[in-house]
Order: sequence, then structure tokens, then C-alpha cells
Amino acid sequence: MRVVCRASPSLALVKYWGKLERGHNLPATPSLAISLGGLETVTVVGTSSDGRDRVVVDGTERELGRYEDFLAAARRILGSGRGFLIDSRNGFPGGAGFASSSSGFAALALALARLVELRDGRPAFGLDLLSELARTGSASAARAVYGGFAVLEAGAERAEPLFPASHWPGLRVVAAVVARGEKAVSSRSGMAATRETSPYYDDWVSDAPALFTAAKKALAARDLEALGALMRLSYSRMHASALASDPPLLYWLPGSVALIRACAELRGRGVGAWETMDAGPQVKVLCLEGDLEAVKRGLREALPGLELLVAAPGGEPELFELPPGTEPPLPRSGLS
Ligand code: 2P0
Repeated sequence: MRVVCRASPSLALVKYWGKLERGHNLPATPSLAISLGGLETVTVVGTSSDGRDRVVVDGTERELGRYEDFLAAARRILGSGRGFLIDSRNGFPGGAGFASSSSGFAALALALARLVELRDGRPAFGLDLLSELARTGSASAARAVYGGFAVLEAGAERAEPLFPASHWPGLRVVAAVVARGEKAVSSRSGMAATRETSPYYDDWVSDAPALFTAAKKALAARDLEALGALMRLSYSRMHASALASDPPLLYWLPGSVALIRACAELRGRGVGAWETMDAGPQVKVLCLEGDLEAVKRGLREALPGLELLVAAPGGEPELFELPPGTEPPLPRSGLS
């Protein structure tokens, strides 16, 4: 028996950056996120014949070290033993700052739970419990189990859904591939370095809740200008705290700066283009559907030949059993 889950990554509009010292993978700052519908991770899980866990991501077998905490939590929460075969594919660049760990661990948590339900005849696990399981893999994955718009409060074990995708169907996210290839410093070690060495870390953490509260209000009112301004403060302050680490942590490339400036230029011409960045050089731009072409044009004028992925608010992850002898679906890339 094999179960498939297709899930979209969770892009933070207000950022999680830093973990509490207590507990495991508990965020120090509250985050507010949108599901990037159109970008996808497709994860297939089954049972291995030798009782050992195996994880394959984008065709390459991975060390189990990165998955140990998650698999231990899966055994505890799902009450099922060892021996999962996991095969996960990203339609978009993985480990490159497009939040593949959010869609990856969300898809994995949901697919494992469904496998255990079907195989062991267990009653259905609640999404809140599966959000907690996903968080043990990556905190941002706690948000990705819901789709739509979701929040993860500071110190929370589980994320919560805020609005479904239908809250704002005309919203678009243009994700620019500034550089391909895996990032040099993972989010995990980058946020640990920021907490341990940046003199601005405490200020970043104490400032974040006000941005979060204001951004939730702007999102509720579908006020892109207000939300966009708050998003810019959130990513800028996150990166400022990281940049002040010892040694300095700079995720930006010249192309990132060119696109940040292109967004400012677009706004100057009355096109609502509101950028954000995560732990990598990529720039993601929120806009309304009616401005999409102007935004794409403006970004490509700044960086000719730029690869762009376009997303709209994504729905809940999909889960289904894979009939014997059939191939799983290919993940969507969002390429535009
Ligand atoms: C976020 N990021 O809120 C923030 C913004 C990157 C910048 O969550 O250590 O892979 O596995 O919990 O979730 C990326 O970090 O980190 C992330 P872990 P994760 O989306």
C-alpha cells in the first residue's frame, strides 16, 4: 500500500526566525503565511520490506540524521513502528529558499498518518496533531498542512488555519529564481547563529509580535498596501538581525538587490509589487492578478532571462492512495 500527498510550500509574510531555548523546534517569533498554490511537493510513502526507514528526495537517498527527530515524533504521535519508504519530489528548486522543507514535511506528516490509518485501521488523526508532527521536521511545515493562510504563534506546538485560499483569490506571488542550487547556510543553522551571536536578535524577537498583529488585520481587510509594507518590515528586520551575526550572515546576491529596487520602481509607477525574502537569495513578490504581467515585466527588465514561478493562494494538501503499478503524479512547478 502506498499513499501520496501533494502539498504546497508555506511562504511567510511575517517571518519565523529563531527558536526558543526550551522544547524542540518551537518558534521564537509568530509567523503569518500564504500557501503557494501552483508550486508543489509530491510525497509517496509505503512500508519497507526490511523494517528500515528510507528517505529519497528528488531522486537522491538522504542521510536519516535530518529526519531522526521527525521519525521519532511520527512513531510517538502515530503509534506506528519503523520501516517507512519515503519518496519525495519537488516541482520547484529544493533547499534553495523556496520553502521546500515546509511542503516536504507537511506532505510527509499527512501521508504517513494516512498510511497508518489505512494500514493499521486507526481512526483519523486530526490536522492539529499533524501540524505538530510536521513542526518537528520544520517549523514552517506546521503551517503548510492547512493550505490557505495560516499562523504559527511564538512558542506554539501547532499552527492554526486563519483563512482558506478563497479569502483572497486575486492575490498572486511571483517567486524569482535569483540563483539555483542549495543555499550555503541552512535556515536552521542561520537562525541558531543569529540567536547566539547577533546583538539585534532580542530586538528582532520583541518587535515581531506587533508586525504580526498588524499584518493579520491587513490580511483580514485584503489591504495589499498595508500588508505589503508590513511584509517589507518583517523580512528586512529578519535579515538585519542575521546580517549582524558573527560572522555576518548575508543571504542576498546582487540579483536580489536588483529585484528589491525593481519592486520600489514598480510601486513608484503605481504597480503594487511588494517583495519578501527568506533564507536565500530568492525574491518573492506579492501583487494582485491585474498587476501580474506588469510585475513580471518589471522584474525581467531588471534581470533579463529571469526564471519566474507564479503562485496563487493554495488549497489544502491532497491525499490519496496510489493504486498498485501506477506512477505518482509529477509535482507542479509554477513556472511561468
Ligand atoms: C518562515 N523561514 O517563516 C521562515 C522565514 C525562512 C525565513 O521557516 O529549522 O525550514 O526546519 O524549523 O522552517 C525556514 O526554516 O526551519 C523558515 P526549521 P525552516 O518561513
